[in-house]
Amino acid sequence: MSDQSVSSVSTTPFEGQRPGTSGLRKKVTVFQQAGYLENFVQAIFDGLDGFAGHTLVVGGDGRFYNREAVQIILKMAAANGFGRVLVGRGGLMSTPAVSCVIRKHQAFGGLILSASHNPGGPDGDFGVKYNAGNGGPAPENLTEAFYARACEIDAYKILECADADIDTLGTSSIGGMTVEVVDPVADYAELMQTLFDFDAIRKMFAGGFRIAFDAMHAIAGPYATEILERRLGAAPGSVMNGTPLPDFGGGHPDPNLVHAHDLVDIMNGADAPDFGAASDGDADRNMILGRNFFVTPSDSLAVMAANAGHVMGYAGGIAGVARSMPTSQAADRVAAGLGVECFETPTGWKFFGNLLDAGRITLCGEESFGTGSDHVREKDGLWTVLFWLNILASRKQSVADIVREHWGEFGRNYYSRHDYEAIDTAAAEGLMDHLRQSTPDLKGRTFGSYEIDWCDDFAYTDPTDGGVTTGQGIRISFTDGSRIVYRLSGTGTEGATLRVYLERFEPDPARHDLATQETLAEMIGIARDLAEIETRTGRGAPTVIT
Ligand code: VG1
Ligand code: CO
Repeated sequence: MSDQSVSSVSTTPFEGQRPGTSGLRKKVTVFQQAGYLENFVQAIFDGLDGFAGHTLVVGGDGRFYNREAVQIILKMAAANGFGRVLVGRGGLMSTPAVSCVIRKHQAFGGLILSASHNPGGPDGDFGVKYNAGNGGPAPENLTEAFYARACEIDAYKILECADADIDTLGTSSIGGMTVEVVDPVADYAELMQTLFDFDAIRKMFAGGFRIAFDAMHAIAGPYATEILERRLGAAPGSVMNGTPLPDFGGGHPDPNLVHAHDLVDIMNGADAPDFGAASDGDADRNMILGRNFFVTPSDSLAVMAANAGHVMGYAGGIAGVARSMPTSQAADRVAAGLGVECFETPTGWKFFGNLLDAGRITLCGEESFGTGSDHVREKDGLWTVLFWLNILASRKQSVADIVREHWGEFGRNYYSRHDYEAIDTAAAEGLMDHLRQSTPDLKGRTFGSYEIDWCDDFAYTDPTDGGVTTGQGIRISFTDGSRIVYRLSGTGTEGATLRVYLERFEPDPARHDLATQETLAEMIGIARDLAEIETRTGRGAPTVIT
């Protein structure tokens, strides 16, 4: 120990983007620059109050630079006075598991190393996010403090010592700080067992029910293998691509119809299993599929809310539901039917956290393949899969039948998102400005069969603390309840990404089996024209349609 000393390293000021909806994301090569990660981590520590002697949780999704980053963080946590770090074995832990571990062990907070669904590898992306003591993403006052501090920082504190052993379960110490290497899956699996009827699901698998779960070579693999195959008895091999790889096997770990195409082929093929699911880089997202059937994330939230009574841990009823603004309004109808509150929040999980902490909601979700509940303070991919499995074990119907019955009762919200990725940043901002200026005049105007009811730039007042968040995206609402929403992504690392969200409500069950893009075709044309997408961005078509 005697050769361990704290050095305060001078460094150039941090040059980085303002951390977005989900922490700071940059190319790996940016994070590898001398002092870059260190500056950002020091800015986080400087922005926090009163952690001396307390516990920090650290883990990542296993992407390239994960291990190096964990070692740097351990040495910096020791130099800055944390009492203990709980680190997942191998430096691994999924985002929902970090949230679970923070809460269970009453840690001060946690650092998650991930760029979520963005590709990894030496030329891919890396990211850092800080979660607070409630297990949820840092609230805005903290992210602003981190950013402000990062811009002026000129030194960081780090312990000069050998790397810690992060591959053996157990306790060691660096400096005066305890390093406890924990099984990244154990606490999370235990929590799942309290929420879902494992006996009923086990019985369903024993009866021949089949699942295909695509972990996309990312961090969900170890969790899904332990829970689905070992504890619930799904056939060995049910988990595909279950070993986390630093480059996710060269793929894009984003669970949607475009990137999870292997799974989609299996589910649309002959002899498809009963249920298919995938999750993203850090395992907080999910995609739900039935046999030859895609459940949109917006519908998934609505179906989950309507069927919570079938699920062990939620059978007592739900307090309320929240959805992000661009998510379809399908969940609103369910909330109204149940007589519970429904909230529309800005994109990103941090806004749900306050509502969950206040007990105002139990379930929440986003159109971007994310659903979650009050069990942690992050969206949770495998939890969503187990929620669905519990519904299926109870209702003993197919995914498609359950969703079709749901539409029959509540109506169907046809829904799609069109992304224009890596467009010129100035053009993207110009397009949003144009919409901000032109849409107020559109009220009452008719376009083909659609009449505009109202337009706004979404602003949110947090009902728990009164905080106001403005400029969250343009909403165009039509008189029949259909909507077009435009916003710019906060998680991209190249240029800007324009997201156009399209939603059309269809109450008539005779019209519930139409093709989505065709059904939305007229709105898609209106959306392109109103925003002058082609002339402003040079793009005649979106990069990704989900
Ligand atoms: C995207 C999604 C948003 C999600 C965020 C983080 O943000 O649209 O719904 O909360 O990613 O998800 P944006 O700003 O690019 O639209 V994750 O799984 O990347 O932590
Ligand atoms: Co994610």
